[in-house]
Amino acid sequence: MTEIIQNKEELSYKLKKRAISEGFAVSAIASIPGSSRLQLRTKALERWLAENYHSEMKWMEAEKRKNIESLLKGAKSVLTVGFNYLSEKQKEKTNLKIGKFGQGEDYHKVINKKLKNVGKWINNEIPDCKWRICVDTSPLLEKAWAEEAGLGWIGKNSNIINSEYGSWLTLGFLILTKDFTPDNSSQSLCGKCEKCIEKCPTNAITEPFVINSDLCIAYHTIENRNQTFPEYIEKNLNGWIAGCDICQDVCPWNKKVPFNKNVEAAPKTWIQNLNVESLSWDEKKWKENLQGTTLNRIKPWMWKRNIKAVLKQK
Ligand code: B12
Ligand code: SF4
Ligand code: SF4
Repeated sequence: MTEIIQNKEELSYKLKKRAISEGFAVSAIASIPGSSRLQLRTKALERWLAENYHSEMKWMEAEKRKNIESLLKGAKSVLTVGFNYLSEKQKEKTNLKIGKFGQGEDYHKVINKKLKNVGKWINNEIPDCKWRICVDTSPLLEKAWAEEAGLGWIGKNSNIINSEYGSWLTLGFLILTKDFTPDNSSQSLCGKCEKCIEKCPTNAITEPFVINSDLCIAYHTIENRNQTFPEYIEKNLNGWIAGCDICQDVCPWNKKVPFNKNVEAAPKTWIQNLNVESLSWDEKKWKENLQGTTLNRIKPWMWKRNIKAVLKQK
């Protein structure tokens, strides 16, 4: 019995180490179904949907999002990882701003590849362990699971914050059918700070931890498929054409984060040099540039809409 437990702890430790050796900044494990906090977070999701804070993102309503076990039969644990996307080469653009998460290699692909290697490693250790990778697009309440595993706490700007890497992390999940030793969940370290709420130009953080997407610049520049923006968004864009980092840039936990020196995080050259001339690019040129980045979610016509909207304010 003791030997089994020791093995489990040792293997859990090795699993997290293996994830770090793949290039993740942080890794942590949660047990499924998790603590009662998951129920609270699921209720928060239901309230968020009832308020229509998901706007046109109807895919957020998928019932599966409320139940991690529906994503993999027999799921017992989840390895959660954070990829540090902060690069020293990310220049602050003064007129055409792009969210840091989108400037390097497509994080979905980067995380997926690394987690696949971790999955293969597990099968060397436990051949009958089944696994499933989730990065952003699966119906999983990712931040609630990252918090449960102890990867970081949910900040008032609603992002996961790690005490060393701040919120400059994209998240990945490896759901497993074997029981691993869980880590302690995270506790909030926001304290009395409310900087993100105060500085959001559109008051999209309607209450601490809760984002109304309809008021959020990140939502409108990435997800809004209409030809024009509502006026309250357009006049507050202040240069943002793809995502928005304001509520993270102001966060004290994001001030001393180490850079990821790996090429995966390095911004694409065309992003660094983006200027108004891009308005004359044809579809082919946009597609060539967008290939391999997560920003290909923003279609060429949307880039033009976003850039024109920013220029209108000048
Ligand atoms: C939909 C979505 C969006 C929407 C809605 C944002 C939102 N906050 O929900 C839009 C398009 C606006 C968006 C924007 C961005 N996104 Co986004 N998005 C998602 C997605 C697909 C779902 C998020 C979700 O479930 N929302 C529903 C609400 C209900 O859930 P929630 O935000 O987790 O809310 C929790 C809190 O409110 C909390 N809560 C409620 N009450 C209370 C009370 C207390 C006391 C506490 C502690 C907590 C708490 O419980 C809720 C449930 O967990 C996830 C990927 C995924 N599959 O999870 C990525 C994800 C959240 N996005 C991500 C990123 C990087 C961004 C941007 C930073 C990109 C950018 N630079 O523009 C911005 C950030 C904007 C912001 N301030 O949130 C990352 C965040 C990484 C991190 N460190 O947290 C994720 C995890 C993708 C990934 N795999 O890396 N996103
Ligand atoms: S991403 Fe920008 S608009 Fe959205 S909540 Fe944060 S500061 Fe506000
Ligand atoms: S700015 Fe302050 S309140 Fe907002 S997430 Fe960071 S520490 Fe929390």
